[in-house]
Amino acid sequence: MTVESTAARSKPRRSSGKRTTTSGARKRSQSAARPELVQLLTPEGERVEHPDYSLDLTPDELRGLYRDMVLTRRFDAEATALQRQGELGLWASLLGQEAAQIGSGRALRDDDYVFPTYREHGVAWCRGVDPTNLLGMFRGVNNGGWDPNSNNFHLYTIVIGSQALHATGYAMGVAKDGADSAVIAYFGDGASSQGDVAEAFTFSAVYNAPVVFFCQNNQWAISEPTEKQSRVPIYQRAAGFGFPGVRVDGNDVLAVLAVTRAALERARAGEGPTLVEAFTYRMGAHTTSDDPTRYRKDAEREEWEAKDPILRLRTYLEKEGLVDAEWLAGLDQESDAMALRVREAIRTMPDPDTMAIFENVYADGHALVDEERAQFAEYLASFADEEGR
Ligand SMILES: Cc1ncc(C[n+]2csc(CCOP(=O)(O)OP(=O)(O)O)c2C)c(N)n1
Ligand SMILES: [Mg+2]
Repeated sequence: MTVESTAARSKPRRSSGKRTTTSGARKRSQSAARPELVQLLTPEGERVEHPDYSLDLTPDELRGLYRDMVLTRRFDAEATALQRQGELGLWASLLGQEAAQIGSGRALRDDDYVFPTYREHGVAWCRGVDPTNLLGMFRGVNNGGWDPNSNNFHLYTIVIGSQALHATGYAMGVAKDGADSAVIAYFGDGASSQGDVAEAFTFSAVYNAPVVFFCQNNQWAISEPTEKQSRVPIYQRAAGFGFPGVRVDGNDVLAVLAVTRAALERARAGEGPTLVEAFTYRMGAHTTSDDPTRYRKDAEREEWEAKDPILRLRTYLEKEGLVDAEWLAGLDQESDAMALRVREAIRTMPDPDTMAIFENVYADGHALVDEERAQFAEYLASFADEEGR
């Protein structure tokens, strides 16, 4: 069963001032190609079947997905609070996108490789990256915070869309090595308009690279709505490049898991790339520097809060008798303990050596970096002179 109406926006976000031929054509093309949304768990917590995607999880696995989402949300809330307290320079919240990230993250095998954006805290969690390591870059004390090869989870990427190319190149390498692992590239609806993403689509298709493009369509690219990114639903773009695209309910962790698994299996089987569009919603601000009340209505957020990814799984688990008050209380305790650990970790995070910024720019050094290092050292030394006077 495909259920479009429950998650897709049914009316345009804002009315346009004047009518043009272009907007008329756009309306027609969008309604002619009404997107289908894969869903296995409705916002009301009802388990539904889909002809192309099945999923059979044990009670432990279901509880595990719930635990992942709850802990990720708690970590994210803690990081937002730490930014407000001046402990972080910036934070990019994943609020609302937990199912998209945990569902896809749990579909991965250990030997698969992940290329994230800056918002993939839930995927990082699934990869076993210690949450406290995610904070360093946002505190400004390091340029990343973890070894990408320890967990096959690349560093966060701020340059929008560039990681789609990195993932494609990496996947082409995996294929040349004859390995059967897959690669996944995360990016947003806004990133889907970037040239890098189009190039990645072209290369991956032509070289049949084992890569999954996982687009979290959270409806906004800072203050730009998705209507400004594409005249067709994002997943349909894949067809023009010659590979399949599928839209999944990004707030349904079960559907995301099933769809991502299938896409990864396709990649492993040598069938090339897939574009997965996880239709979700950024419930918070773009980052802590953003004020979404300036460009979107409360009603829109409220509409999506009713589709909360965590609440719907909880409703299902409770209805099926898979969790009880004791288990939920244990999870609350675990959340509190994690929040405490995160707060302690940030307050004891060492400041870097001022000159360390020049390290590791190039593996073998570079004349320009040497020059800049010398200039900066001289600049710092000028303060010492002033103090000495
Ligand atoms: C190449 C590039 N252009 C612009 C920016 C500034 N920028 C940062 S986030 C962002 C919006 C990205 O939106 P989307 O891809 O939908 O991801 P989301 O933030 O919604 O997860 C932009 C334009 C950037 N970081 N890199
Ligand atoms: Mg977005």
